[in-house]
Amino acid sequence: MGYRIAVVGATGNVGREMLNILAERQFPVDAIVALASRRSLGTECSFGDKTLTTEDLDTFDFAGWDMALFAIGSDATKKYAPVAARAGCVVIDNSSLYRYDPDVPLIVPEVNPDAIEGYARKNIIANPNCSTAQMVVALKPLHDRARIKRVVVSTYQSVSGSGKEAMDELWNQTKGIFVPGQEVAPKVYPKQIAFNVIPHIDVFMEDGSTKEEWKMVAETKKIVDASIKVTATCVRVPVFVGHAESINIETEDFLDEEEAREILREAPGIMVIDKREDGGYVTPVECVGDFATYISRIRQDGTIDNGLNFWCVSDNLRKGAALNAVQIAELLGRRVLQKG
Ligand code: 11C
Repeated sequence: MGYRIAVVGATGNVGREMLNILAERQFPVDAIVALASRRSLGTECSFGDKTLTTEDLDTFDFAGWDMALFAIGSDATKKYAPVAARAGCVVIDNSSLYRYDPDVPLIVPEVNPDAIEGYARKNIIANPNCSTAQMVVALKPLHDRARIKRVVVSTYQSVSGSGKEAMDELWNQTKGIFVPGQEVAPKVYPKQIAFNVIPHIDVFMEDGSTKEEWKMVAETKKIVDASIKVTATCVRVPVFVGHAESINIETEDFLDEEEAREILREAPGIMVIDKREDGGYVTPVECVGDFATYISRIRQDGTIDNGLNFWCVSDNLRKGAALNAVQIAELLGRRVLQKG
Protein backbone atom coordinates (compact mmCIF):
# COMPACT_ATOMS: atom_id res chain seq x y z
CA MET A 1 0.00 0.00 0.00
CA GLY A 2 1.37 3.40 -0.97
CA TYR A 3 0.48 7.06 -0.76
CA ARG A 4 -1.88 9.36 -2.62
CA ILE A 5 0.30 12.31 -3.64
CA ALA A 6 -0.50 15.68 -5.20
CA VAL A 7 2.20 17.82 -6.81
CA VAL A 8 1.06 21.43 -6.84
CA GLY A 9 2.77 23.64 -9.43
CA ALA A 10 3.74 20.60 -11.47
CA THR A 11 4.72 22.55 -14.60
CA GLY A 12 7.38 24.76 -12.95
CA ASN A 13 11.12 24.05 -12.59
CA VAL A 14 10.71 22.60 -9.09
CA GLY A 15 7.37 20.84 -9.68
CA ARG A 16 8.79 18.93 -12.65
CA GLU A 17 11.80 17.86 -10.58
CA MET A 18 9.46 16.71 -7.79
CA LEU A 19 7.74 14.36 -10.23
CA ASN A 20 11.09 13.14 -11.60
CA ILE A 21 12.50 12.48 -8.14
CA LEU A 22 9.37 10.72 -6.82
CA ALA A 23 9.70 8.39 -9.82
CA GLU A 24 13.50 8.01 -9.58
CA ARG A 25 13.39 7.14 -5.89
CA GLN A 26 10.42 4.80 -6.44
CA PHE A 27 8.38 6.59 -3.83
CA PRO A 28 5.49 4.27 -2.96
CA VAL A 29 2.66 5.94 -4.84
CA ASP A 30 -0.88 4.59 -5.08
CA ALA A 31 -2.18 7.65 -6.91
CA ILE A 32 -0.52 10.83 -8.15
CA VAL A 33 -2.05 14.02 -9.47
CA ALA A 34 -0.31 16.99 -11.09
CA LEU A 35 -2.03 20.27 -10.23
CA ALA A 36 -1.54 23.68 -11.81
CA SER A 37 -3.17 27.04 -12.16
CA ARG A 38 -5.78 27.55 -14.91
CA ARG A 39 -3.06 29.10 -17.10
CA SER A 40 -1.18 25.77 -17.32
CA LEU A 41 -4.23 23.52 -17.31
CA GLY A 42 -3.98 20.48 -19.56
CA THR A 43 -0.17 20.68 -19.79
CA GLU A 44 1.48 17.26 -19.88
CA CYS A 45 4.14 16.32 -17.29
CA SER A 46 6.32 13.21 -17.08
CA PHE A 47 6.17 10.91 -14.10
CA GLY A 48 8.65 8.11 -14.81
CA ASP A 49 7.39 6.47 -17.99
CA LYS A 50 3.88 7.83 -17.49
CA THR A 51 2.44 11.14 -18.66
CA LEU A 52 0.20 13.13 -16.35
CA THR A 53 -2.12 15.87 -17.53
CA THR A 54 -2.40 18.76 -15.11
CA GLU A 55 -5.67 19.27 -13.28
CA ASP A 56 -7.16 22.45 -11.87
CA LEU A 57 -5.76 23.41 -8.46
CA ASP A 58 -8.64 25.80 -7.92
CA THR A 59 -11.34 23.11 -7.87
CA PHE A 60 -9.31 20.14 -6.61
CA ASP A 61 -10.61 18.31 -3.51
CA PHE A 62 -7.63 17.32 -1.31
CA ALA A 63 -9.75 15.05 0.93
CA GLY A 64 -8.37 11.50 0.84
CA TRP A 65 -4.94 12.59 -0.41
CA ASP A 66 -2.02 11.88 1.98
CA MET A 67 0.51 14.54 1.02
CA ALA A 68 0.71 17.55 -1.28
CA LEU A 69 4.10 18.79 -2.44
CA PHE A 70 3.65 22.51 -3.10
CA ALA A 71 5.94 24.36 -5.53
CA ILE A 72 4.06 27.59 -6.21
CA GLY A 73 4.72 31.14 -5.03
CA SER A 74 3.90 32.35 -1.52
CA ASP A 75 0.72 34.18 -2.58
CA ALA A 76 -0.87 31.12 -4.18
CA THR A 77 0.39 28.95 -1.32
CA LYS A 78 -1.38 31.23 1.14
CA LYS A 79 -4.64 30.54 -0.68
CA TYR A 80 -4.34 26.80 -1.31
CA ALA A 81 -2.10 25.25 1.39
CA PRO A 82 -4.62 25.80 4.22
CA VAL A 83 -7.35 24.25 2.03
CA ALA A 84 -5.25 21.09 1.57
CA ALA A 85 -4.15 21.01 5.23
CA ARG A 86 -7.73 21.37 6.50
CA ALA A 87 -8.80 18.49 4.25
CA GLY A 88 -6.30 16.25 6.11
CA CYS A 89 -3.61 16.27 3.41
CA VAL A 90 -0.13 17.08 4.79
CA VAL A 91 1.40 20.01 2.88
CA ILE A 92 5.14 20.00 2.18
CA ASP A 93 5.70 23.56 1.04
CA ASN A 94 8.62 24.88 -0.96
CA SER A 95 7.68 28.56 -0.67
CA SER A 96 8.97 30.83 2.08
CA LEU A 97 5.46 31.46 3.47
CA TYR A 98 5.55 29.14 6.50
CA ARG A 99 9.31 28.73 7.07
CA TYR A 100 9.55 31.11 10.00
CA ASP A 101 6.22 30.13 11.61
CA PRO A 102 7.02 28.55 15.01
CA ASP A 103 4.14 26.11 14.48
CA VAL A 104 5.58 24.79 11.21
CA PRO A 105 8.68 22.57 11.18
CA LEU A 106 11.38 23.58 8.70
CA ILE A 107 13.18 20.40 7.79
CA VAL A 108 16.31 19.13 6.12
CA PRO A 109 16.09 15.39 6.78
CA GLU A 110 19.86 14.88 7.19
CA VAL A 111 19.95 17.67 9.80
CA ASN A 112 16.79 17.90 11.95
CA PRO A 113 14.58 14.88 11.17
CA ASP A 114 13.07 14.85 14.68
CA ALA A 115 11.37 18.18 13.98
CA ILE A 116 8.90 16.20 11.80
CA GLU A 117 6.89 15.47 14.95
CA GLY A 118 5.68 19.09 14.88
CA TYR A 119 3.93 18.68 11.53
CA ALA A 120 0.51 18.03 13.09
CA ARG A 121 0.19 21.51 14.56
CA LYS A 122 -0.82 22.89 11.15
CA ASN A 123 -0.53 19.83 8.90
CA ILE A 124 2.18 21.80 7.09
CA ILE A 125 5.94 21.22 6.79
CA ALA A 126 8.23 23.83 5.25
CA ASN A 127 11.12 23.20 2.86
CA PRO A 128 14.05 25.64 3.18
CA ASN A 129 15.53 27.99 0.62
CA CYS A 130 17.94 26.27 -1.75
CA SER A 131 21.02 28.17 -0.60
CA THR A 132 20.30 27.24 3.02
CA ALA A 133 19.55 23.56 2.38
CA GLN A 134 22.91 22.69 0.86
CA MET A 135 24.82 24.73 3.44
CA VAL A 136 23.20 23.20 6.54
CA VAL A 137 23.85 19.65 5.32
CA ALA A 138 27.55 20.52 5.56
CA LEU A 139 27.36 22.63 8.73
CA LYS A 140 25.51 20.11 10.90
CA PRO A 141 28.18 17.38 11.23
CA LEU A 142 30.90 20.00 11.78
CA HIS A 143 28.74 21.74 14.41
CA ASP A 144 28.13 18.44 16.22
CA ARG A 145 31.89 17.92 16.51
CA ALA A 146 33.26 21.42 17.12
CA ARG A 147 30.34 23.84 17.76
CA ILE A 148 30.15 26.47 15.02
CA LYS A 149 30.12 30.03 16.37
CA ARG A 150 30.03 32.00 13.13
CA VAL A 151 29.54 31.41 9.41
CA VAL A 152 30.58 33.77 6.61
CA VAL A 153 29.08 32.63 3.31
CA SER A 154 29.14 34.02 -0.22
CA THR A 155 26.89 32.37 -2.77
CA TYR A 156 27.14 31.94 -6.54
CA GLN A 157 23.52 31.14 -7.45
CA SER A 158 22.26 29.87 -10.77
CA VAL A 159 19.41 31.49 -12.68
CA SER A 160 17.11 28.44 -12.35
CA GLY A 161 16.48 29.66 -8.81
CA SER A 162 14.46 32.49 -10.37
CA GLY A 163 12.40 30.20 -12.64
CA LYS A 164 12.12 29.34 -16.31
CA GLU A 165 11.88 32.95 -17.54
CA ALA A 166 15.23 33.73 -15.97
CA MET A 167 16.81 30.75 -17.70
CA ASP A 168 15.42 32.03 -21.01
CA GLU A 169 16.77 35.51 -20.23
CA LEU A 170 20.29 34.16 -19.68
CA TRP A 171 20.10 32.06 -22.87
CA ASN A 172 18.69 34.82 -25.08
CA GLN A 173 20.92 37.54 -23.65
CA THR A 174 24.01 35.37 -24.15
CA LYS A 175 23.11 34.70 -27.79
CA GLY A 176 22.04 38.33 -28.33
CA ILE A 177 25.42 39.69 -27.30
CA PHE A 178 26.97 38.16 -30.41
CA VAL A 179 24.23 39.21 -32.85
CA PRO A 180 24.03 42.94 -33.61
CA GLY A 181 20.45 44.18 -33.24
CA GLN A 182 19.35 41.16 -31.16
CA GLU A 183 20.54 42.40 -27.77
CA VAL A 184 18.13 41.41 -24.98
CA ALA A 185 17.45 43.97 -22.27
CA PRO A 186 17.29 42.82 -18.63
CA LYS A 187 13.73 41.95 -17.58
CA VAL A 188 13.76 39.30 -14.85
CA TYR A 189 16.97 40.72 -13.36
CA PRO A 190 17.74 44.40 -12.68
CA LYS A 191 21.01 44.18 -14.66
CA GLN A 192 22.48 42.10 -17.48
CA ILE A 193 23.08 38.52 -16.30
CA ALA A 194 24.93 37.19 -19.38
CA PHE A 195 28.72 37.44 -18.84
CA ASN A 196 28.06 39.25 -15.55
CA VAL A 197 27.36 38.66 -11.84
CA ILE A 198 24.70 40.45 -9.79
CA PRO A 199 25.07 40.91 -6.00
CA HIS A 200 21.34 41.07 -5.41
CA ILE A 201 18.82 38.24 -4.88
CA ASP A 202 15.27 38.95 -3.67
CA VAL A 203 14.26 42.30 -2.17
CA PHE A 204 16.37 44.66 -0.08
CA MET A 205 15.90 44.74 3.70
CA GLU A 206 16.20 47.82 5.90
CA ASP A 207 19.72 46.92 7.08
CA GLY A 208 21.07 46.78 3.51
CA SER A 209 21.07 42.99 3.26
CA THR A 210 18.77 41.21 0.83
CA LYS A 211 15.93 38.84 1.73
CA GLU A 212 17.91 35.91 0.30
CA GLU A 213 20.75 36.73 2.71
CA TRP A 214 18.31 37.14 5.58
CA LYS A 215 16.79 33.74 4.77
CA MET A 216 20.18 32.05 5.07
CA VAL A 217 20.57 33.55 8.55
CA ALA A 218 17.06 32.84 9.86
CA GLU A 219 16.75 29.37 8.35
CA THR A 220 20.17 28.16 9.55
CA LYS A 221 19.21 29.22 13.07
CA LYS A 222 15.87 27.40 12.90
CA ILE A 223 17.26 24.21 11.34
CA VAL A 224 20.65 23.80 13.00
CA ASP A 225 21.10 25.98 16.10
CA ALA A 226 19.85 29.45 17.03
CA SER A 227 23.23 30.29 18.54
CA ILE A 228 25.08 30.18 15.19
CA LYS A 229 25.83 33.63 13.76
CA VAL A 230 25.59 33.80 9.98
CA THR A 231 26.52 36.60 7.61
CA ALA A 232 25.80 36.09 3.91
CA THR A 233 26.34 37.75 0.55
CA CYS A 234 24.17 36.24 -2.18
CA VAL A 235 25.17 36.67 -5.79
CA ARG A 236 23.47 35.62 -9.05
CA VAL A 237 25.83 34.18 -11.64
CA PRO A 238 25.32 33.18 -15.29
CA VAL A 239 24.94 29.45 -14.61
CA PHE A 240 21.73 27.60 -15.53
CA VAL A 241 21.52 25.04 -12.69
CA GLY A 242 23.60 24.47 -9.54
CA HIS A 243 24.34 26.83 -6.68
CA ALA A 244 27.88 27.18 -5.31
CA GLU A 245 28.90 28.62 -1.95
CA SER A 246 32.17 29.72 -0.42
CA ILE A 247 31.78 28.99 3.30
CA ASN A 248 34.00 30.11 6.18
CA ILE A 249 33.29 28.79 9.67
CA GLU A 250 34.66 29.65 13.07
CA THR A 251 34.25 26.93 15.69
CA GLU A 252 34.52 26.82 19.48
CA ASP A 253 36.79 23.75 19.45
CA PHE A 254 39.75 23.31 17.15
CA LEU A 255 39.04 21.09 14.13
CA ASP A 256 41.81 20.38 11.70
CA GLU A 257 41.15 20.12 7.99
CA GLU A 258 41.88 16.37 7.88
CA GLU A 259 39.31 15.59 10.54
CA ALA A 260 36.79 17.96 8.94
CA ARG A 261 37.30 16.11 5.63
CA GLU A 262 36.70 12.74 7.34
CA ILE A 263 33.59 14.01 9.17
CA LEU A 264 32.14 15.35 5.92
CA ARG A 265 32.99 12.12 4.06
CA GLU A 266 30.90 10.17 6.58
CA ALA A 267 28.03 12.68 6.70
CA PRO A 268 24.70 11.81 5.03
CA GLY A 269 23.93 13.58 1.77
CA ILE A 270 27.52 14.72 1.21
CA MET A 271 30.21 13.72 -1.29
CA VAL A 272 33.69 15.07 -0.67
CA ILE A 273 35.74 15.65 -3.83
CA ASP A 274 38.82 17.45 -2.63
CA LYS A 275 42.09 16.91 -4.44
CA ARG A 276 44.62 19.71 -4.45
CA GLU A 277 45.24 19.53 -8.16
CA ASP A 278 43.75 20.92 -11.37
CA GLY A 279 40.08 19.96 -11.50
CA GLY A 280 40.14 18.26 -8.08
CA TYR A 281 36.94 20.02 -6.99
CA VAL A 282 33.31 20.12 -8.11
CA THR A 283 31.66 22.89 -10.12
CA PRO A 284 27.92 23.52 -10.63
CA VAL A 285 27.64 21.92 -14.09
CA GLU A 286 28.92 18.64 -12.64
CA CYS A 287 26.25 18.42 -9.92
CA VAL A 288 23.19 18.84 -12.16
CA GLY A 289 20.74 15.96 -11.75
CA ASP A 290 22.54 14.61 -8.66
CA PHE A 291 21.21 14.04 -5.17
CA ALA A 292 24.45 14.85 -3.32
CA THR A 293 25.83 18.09 -1.94
CA TYR A 294 29.48 18.26 -2.98
CA ILE A 295 32.21 19.65 -0.75
CA SER A 296 35.65 20.65 -2.05
CA ARG A 297 38.55 22.98 -1.18
CA ILE A 298 38.51 22.14 2.57
CA ARG A 299 41.30 24.08 4.22
CA GLN A 300 42.28 25.77 7.45
CA ASP A 301 41.61 29.50 7.79
CA GLY A 302 44.93 30.62 9.21
CA THR A 303 43.69 34.10 10.14
CA ILE A 304 41.82 32.82 13.23
CA ASP A 305 42.46 30.07 15.80
CA ASN A 306 39.56 27.76 14.91
CA GLY A 307 38.59 28.46 11.32
CA LEU A 308 37.91 26.45 8.18
CA ASN A 309 37.08 27.32 4.59
CA PHE A 310 35.33 25.09 2.09
CA TRP A 311 33.40 25.10 -1.20
CA CYS A 312 29.89 23.66 -1.40
CA VAL A 313 27.99 22.87 -4.61
CA SER A 314 24.57 21.31 -5.17
CA ASP A 315 21.74 21.10 -7.69
CA ASN A 316 19.47 23.87 -6.41
CA LEU A 317 16.37 22.36 -8.00
CA ARG A 318 17.11 19.04 -6.29
CA LYS A 319 18.67 19.24 -2.79
CA GLY A 320 17.71 22.89 -2.72
CA ALA A 321 14.06 22.20 -3.46
CA ALA A 322 12.47 19.09 -4.98
CA LEU A 323 14.76 16.42 -3.53
CA ASN A 324 14.53 17.86 -0.03
CA ALA A 325 10.72 17.96 -0.35
CA VAL A 326 10.64 14.30 -1.45
CA GLN A 327 13.03 13.37 1.40
CA ILE A 328 10.59 15.08 3.81
CA ALA A 329 7.76 13.03 2.26
CA GLU A 330 9.84 9.86 2.77
CA LEU A 331 10.55 10.85 6.38
CA LEU A 332 6.87 11.61 7.04
CA GLY A 333 5.95 8.25 5.56
CA ARG A 334 8.55 6.36 7.61
CA ARG A 335 7.98 8.10 10.93
CA VAL A 336 4.32 9.05 10.88
CA LEU A 337 1.98 7.82 8.17
CA GLN A 338 3.65 4.38 7.78
CA LYS A 339 1.85 3.21 4.68
CA GLY A 340 4.64 2.49 2.22
C1 11C B 1 17.08 31.78 -5.81
N1 11C B 1 17.03 30.82 -3.61
O1 11C B 1 18.07 31.11 -6.11
C2 11C B 1 16.24 31.45 -4.60
C3 11C B 1 15.06 30.64 -5.06
O2 11C B 1 12.86 31.21 -0.89
O3 11C B 1 12.48 29.39 -1.94
C4 11C B 1 14.18 30.08 -3.97
C5 11C B 1 13.53 31.14 -3.13
C6 11C B 1 12.90 30.54 -1.92
O4 11C B 1 16.70 32.73 -6.46
